[in-house]
Amino acid sequence: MQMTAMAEGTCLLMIDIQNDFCPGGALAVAGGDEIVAVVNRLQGRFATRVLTQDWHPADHSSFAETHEGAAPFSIVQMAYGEQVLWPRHCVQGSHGARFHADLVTDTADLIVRKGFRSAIDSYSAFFENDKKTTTGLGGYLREREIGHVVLVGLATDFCVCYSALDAVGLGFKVTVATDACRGIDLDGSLGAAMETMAAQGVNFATSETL
Ligand code: VGL
Ligand code: ZN
Repeated sequence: MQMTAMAEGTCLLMIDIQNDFCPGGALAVAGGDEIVAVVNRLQGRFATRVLTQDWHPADHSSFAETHEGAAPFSIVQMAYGEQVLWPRHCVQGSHGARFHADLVTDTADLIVRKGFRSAIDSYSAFFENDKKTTTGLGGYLREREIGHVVLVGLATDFCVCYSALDAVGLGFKVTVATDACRGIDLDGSLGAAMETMAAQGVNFATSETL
């Protein structure tokens, strides 16, 4: 296996590798736990490592349970546009919100928590779903002179994809390491996400070809 260090100015951005997105979790992504060893191996090649953590209040508006009679995975209209209603997941302080127990987290420079406002969801690590409210990550990376963001994590078609597209929009070079991601694939969302990312200039690699 190739283990060369990535260039200075490159950041490994690890999206939502949390219990609730792994088998047994509230919003389990098939094979979500399989990426942990791959991500841990990759971490050693990056000087800058950032984790994101989906971090919702118990009454979050993206939860089907918050909406009387609403089915999980149905779509509702929010002030900022369409929103999928998810099973309750990643509640602040819960076991489901914790990182996967085997994920190396001690060497991360920064943990970005997102989705902590009841009224608005945040798939992206950069902007909440209104596409305006910022998490601050773009400024953080820019001030640290990061020019290239390599994305891994869960889920490919939601938080990884939204983060990748926002990173492109902010002017970063963006690469998604596909073997270190897994998708939800809600009604073809995985294929659509891959197409959109490719069309917007996201690069794809594997942890071996990176
Ligand atoms: C995610 C749905 C809801 C994700 C987070 O991490 O992809 N998906 N919250
Ligand atoms: Zn969420």
